[in-house]
Amino acid sequence: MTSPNVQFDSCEHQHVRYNPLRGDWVLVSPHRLKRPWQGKIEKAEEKEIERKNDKNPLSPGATRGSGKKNPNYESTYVFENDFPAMLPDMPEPGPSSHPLFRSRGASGTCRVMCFHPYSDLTLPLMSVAEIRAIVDEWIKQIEELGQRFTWVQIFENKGELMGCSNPHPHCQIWSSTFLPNEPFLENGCQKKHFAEYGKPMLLEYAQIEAANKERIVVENDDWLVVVPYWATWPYETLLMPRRRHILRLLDMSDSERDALSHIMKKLLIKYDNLFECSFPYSMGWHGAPTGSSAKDEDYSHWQLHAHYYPCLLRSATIKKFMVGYEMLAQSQRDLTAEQAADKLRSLPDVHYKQQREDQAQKVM
Ligand code: H2U
Ligand code: ZN
Repeated sequence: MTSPNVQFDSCEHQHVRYNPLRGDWVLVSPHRLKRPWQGKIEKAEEKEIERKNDKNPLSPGATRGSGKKNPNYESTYVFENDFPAMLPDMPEPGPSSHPLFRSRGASGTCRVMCFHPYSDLTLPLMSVAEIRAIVDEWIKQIEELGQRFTWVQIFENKGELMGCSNPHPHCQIWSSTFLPNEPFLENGCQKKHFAEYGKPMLLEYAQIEAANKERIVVENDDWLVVVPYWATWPYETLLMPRRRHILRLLDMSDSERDALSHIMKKLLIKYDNLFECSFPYSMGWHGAPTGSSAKDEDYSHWQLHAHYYPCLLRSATIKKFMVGYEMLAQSQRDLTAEQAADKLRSLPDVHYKQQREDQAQKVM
């Protein structure tokens, strides 16, 4: 039922928002922010992580679970995952005997990429040059794996709350001969948009957000980070090129790679400053599919972008669970995307650890 006499206010009234990348909807219930909070609000205990620890299998010089030894690497280091979810050259299952029992072959390869030799250094605490080395390695990996595989998924799963098993800064790269579900959905939605409007969806979206400003978290000449209009996670963000149509990571210019390194650092400092903790999230890159399909198919409806999906809700220890209604019906959020963007945007650009150090220096 609707109340025709009340003016709609997106910060007050529940509504559903459309996610054009996935073609689904999220329920936004901002009035719930007014309910009293009964739970605790705690600071997270910051664990001391040893900078150099050759017992950590991701460290330079360490021996991994497989018995293989890492070299004494000084920048990034990539190795084949010792416990991969996908292996190359797997046999094809036979034909399905019934449409309800279908399967297909799934070949792939999984790699681990260490970001830095130090185990205690997270991305926001690295220099821009160190982040640029990571961006360059991502491009190298996409270039190589994209020759063979339809989809190369670069993703970083950070923090114990996200189920990350190792604090050493790293990401994973899973490549497959098939297009996984999320990029499959995004491919279809972007293709439809391009056919209808003649523009890549996310380029159009970035340009509208850049002019509107309401959902911007950080920006520079080449990149824009917004809490997307359709965000599901409380502080979810979308990182996109703002000017150019860029299909894949390897299509970035040199200056765009630099600008990307800068904006990642800026975003991640804000994330850490939000609850003064090393902010847990899953992030990953999406760009036009690769492999042999890229030679025959026109993928100009794609636009490169990264998703950041952080799990925290209201403090360093209180996370949002996607359970109950979300599992059985539809995603739901309380804080609006605009409120989350405003909160993140207003945070300092200096990392809280740096601020503490600066403060200590002043006292001395
Ligand atoms: P997490 O991002 O989930 O923490 O994963 C680290 C990956 O590193 C994980 O996929 C791999 C695990 O299989 N790994 C190795 O390949 N060798 C090791 O000796 C330890 C961890
Ligand atoms: Zn995407």
